[in-house]
Amino acid sequence: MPTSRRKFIKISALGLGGLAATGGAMNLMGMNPLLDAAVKENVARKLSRTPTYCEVCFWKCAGWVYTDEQQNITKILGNDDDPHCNGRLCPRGTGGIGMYTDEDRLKTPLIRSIVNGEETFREVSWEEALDLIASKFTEVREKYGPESFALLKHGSPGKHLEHLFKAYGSDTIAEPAYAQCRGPRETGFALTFGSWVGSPEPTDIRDTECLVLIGSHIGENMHNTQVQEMSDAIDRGATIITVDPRLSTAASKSDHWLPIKPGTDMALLLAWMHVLIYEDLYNKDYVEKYTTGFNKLKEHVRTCTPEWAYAITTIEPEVIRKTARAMAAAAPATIVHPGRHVTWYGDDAQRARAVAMLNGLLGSWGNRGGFYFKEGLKVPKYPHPEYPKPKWGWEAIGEKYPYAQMGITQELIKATIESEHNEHPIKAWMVAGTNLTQSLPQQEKTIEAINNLDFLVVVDTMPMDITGYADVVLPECTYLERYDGIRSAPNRNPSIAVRIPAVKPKYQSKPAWWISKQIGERLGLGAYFDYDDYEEVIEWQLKQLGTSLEEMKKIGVKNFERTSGPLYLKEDQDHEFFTSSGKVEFYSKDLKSKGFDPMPVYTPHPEPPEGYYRLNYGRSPVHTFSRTINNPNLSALKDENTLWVHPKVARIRGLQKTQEVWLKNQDGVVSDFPIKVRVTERIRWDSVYMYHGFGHANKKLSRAFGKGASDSQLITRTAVDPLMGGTGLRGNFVTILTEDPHKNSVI
Ligand SMILES: Nc1nc2c(c(=O)[nH]1)N[C@H]1C(S)=C(S)[C@@H](COP(=O)(O)OP(=O)(O)OC[C@H]3O[C@@H](n4cnc5c(=O)[nH]c(N)nc54)[C@H](O)[C@@H]3O)O[C@H]1N2
Ligand SMILES: Nc1nc2c(c(=O)[nH]1)N[C@H]1C(S)=C(S)[C@@H](COP(=O)(O)OP(=O)(O)OC[C@H]3O[C@@H](n4cnc5c(=O)[nH]c(N)nc54)[C@H](O)[C@@H]3O)O[C@H]1N2
Ligand code: SF4
Ligand SMILES: [Mo]
Repeated sequence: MPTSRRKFIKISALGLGGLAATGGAMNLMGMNPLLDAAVKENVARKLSRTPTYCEVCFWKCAGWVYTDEQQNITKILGNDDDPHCNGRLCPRGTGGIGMYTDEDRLKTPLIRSIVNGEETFREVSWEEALDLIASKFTEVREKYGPESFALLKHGSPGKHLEHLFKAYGSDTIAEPAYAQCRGPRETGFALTFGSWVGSPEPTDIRDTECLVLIGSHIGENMHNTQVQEMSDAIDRGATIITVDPRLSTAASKSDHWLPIKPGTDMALLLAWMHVLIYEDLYNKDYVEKYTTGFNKLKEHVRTCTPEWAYAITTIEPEVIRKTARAMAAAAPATIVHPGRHVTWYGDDAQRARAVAMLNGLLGSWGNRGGFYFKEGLKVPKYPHPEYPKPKWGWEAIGEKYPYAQMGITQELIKATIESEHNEHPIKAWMVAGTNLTQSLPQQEKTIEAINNLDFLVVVDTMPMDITGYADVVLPECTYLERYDGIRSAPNRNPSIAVRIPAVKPKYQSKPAWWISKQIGERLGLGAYFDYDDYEEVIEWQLKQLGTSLEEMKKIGVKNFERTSGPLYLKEDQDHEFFTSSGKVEFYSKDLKSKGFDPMPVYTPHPEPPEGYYRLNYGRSPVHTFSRTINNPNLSALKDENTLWVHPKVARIRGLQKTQEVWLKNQDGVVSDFPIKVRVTERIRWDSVYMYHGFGHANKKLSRAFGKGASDSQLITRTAVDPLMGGTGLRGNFVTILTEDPHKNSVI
């Protein structure tokens, strides 16, 4: 193991130690001495603890919320028994307290009103807000049918509101976590292995000997146990190969960094398959036993030599060969990681399929150190009457995309804009837990759709950008102040976790389950909400699962034995994959029959025009999207983003480090706010890079307003995936302005 990699981890741990001193990041990557100190301190201060699972991102780590005798939350620590976190939260999870303490939170329901001739929000009672919302639900049902009321959602509140919408008769539902996130990879893997990857990913990083990351920036993408397992894998000496146009944290810890020309990964994947097949390095037993279409694949990649790929990707042929051999040497304990945010260039489901096929050649699906067979526990549904059957919904709206398995946000937007002459007209939205104007590309389209609505209600905890467009705003209490559904996510072993309120809701905020019930009852749907408190629902479900609320309050997480069989394939085991052929499909007859390429093909993507750079973006390790930028604890760790610029570009453009610049994209859209330059060799000269989530335009966010630039604002062009409707976001180009373009205007 080269000592320099070992050192790198130490440096990064030190960096985080520094953060811990400021009170934010406590215990990432093995900083357990701090934990011990914390526990001792708790005993001394007579803290009590309540179980929760984190809502700062969707890894859903289970933790303990500590409160003192005055009902102040003092800290949140990971639950030792939780397979999602192994007792350690990431800096964002620890900083989750800031979601509760943020004084900018939404405090009362608000209704858009005209006061003195000006539109403004009026603080109203829950009664008034809920009555108005219920009357709009009724109006839409009578005028257009319930299907015309759409739900756009993300996270826990969405689950409760989904129940309301289905009871009301609408499944016109979508979320940005599908068509702007992992949708394409689920299609690509389902077509190849017959199974979604799902969340958490069943990547056996713990036991891997070779981890290949295509873009996927684990370490900045802080999905907890993946980071922990990857850190251990590095310590164990596993080979890490990272393909990224930027020297990401992961790339800097890798044995091989392949600084690929953006948008050309497909060529590399095909060339890797070429080397594995033509150097006879693929896993012959696995291929013979479990796969179909190998000969067709062999012919398909015959001309995809490393020399061919070099001209496209700028990765040297020898590097392509060497890395393919390293993957083969470790196989089947090799993971070519499926990635997560994979909506890049429009051919994303096919790229995900190429990743899946590479794993198929290596035999890693179903083998130790590759992908394990996950198992989850089904939480029984609390009894309620059957849902009515909608006449149309997300499926009909997205029917152009035969492989869409969830609602496509952009298609719902289209159906809203074209509602006048559309057989699926959308007239009203409820938006819950998603900041649509920052999470969807083509802001202008989102706003056009909103302007076309009869009614928009937003359920949020914070006065985020999207709330500014609402007719009614409902303040939800934070995850620390409420019950939510039981967390049951598939893992090596099934487990469940509960979220119990640690403190009373602040201000007049209320949980989404209560909001759903209140609206439902006003619509005569009380039978769907046959409980006074959500506690009753959980209690009933826990009983079915052989435990109780009382027990779960004490333990927070319960682990169960597997019942579906072993984690991995046994030697010589027959196994039927859930594809049409029952095999891992290198060649897809299904794709062919629907008019698509049966095997992935390289197609070039648009290049930046003269004087423009490709807009690249990713995650800040201490923030989640736009939701945490105003969080007092996390904004103290990072309060603005910077623009990564290669020194050559800085020289040509005369840019100095920390200089403020504005960005203009290929369609003439200019960033509202300036962003400071960071000159670094870690980015290719043809691209610039920034963290997503910054550049908030709502003045009510006292810490986030005007800090940094928003990538979303500059993503006006999308490349749509023809298989499942995902919107590729990485085909946008920017030029750098050094003069304030807004000098003479007021924002
Ligand atoms: N430009 C660009 N767009 C992207 C991405 C990108 O990297 N760049 N990433 C994409 C990906 S991978 C994803 S998954 C999506 C994520 O998309 P979103 O989930 O929409 O992202 P956030 O910006 O975090 O918006 C969350 C909203 O929920 C609110 N919220 C937080 N907690 C609660 C709660 O408990 N209750 C309620 N009611 N509201 C709450 C927050 O205040 C915020 O307004 O974005 C996608 N869009
Ligand atoms: N801290 C933190 N962690 C998070 C989140 C968060 O908000 N904050 N969000 C979570 C969510 S919902 C998601 S979906 C994941 C997303 O995290 P990932 O799935 O890891 O996201 P990617 O888009 O693959 O990763 C971005 C990387 O892709 C590189 N890249 C850009 N263009 C190309 C290209 O053409 N080829 C290649 N090979 N690489 C390229 C960028 O330089 C960057 O390093 O993160 C999760 N984890
Ligand atoms: S990874 Fe971090 S932010 Fe995400 S759920 Fe876990 S602790 Fe919370
Ligand atoms: Mo995502």
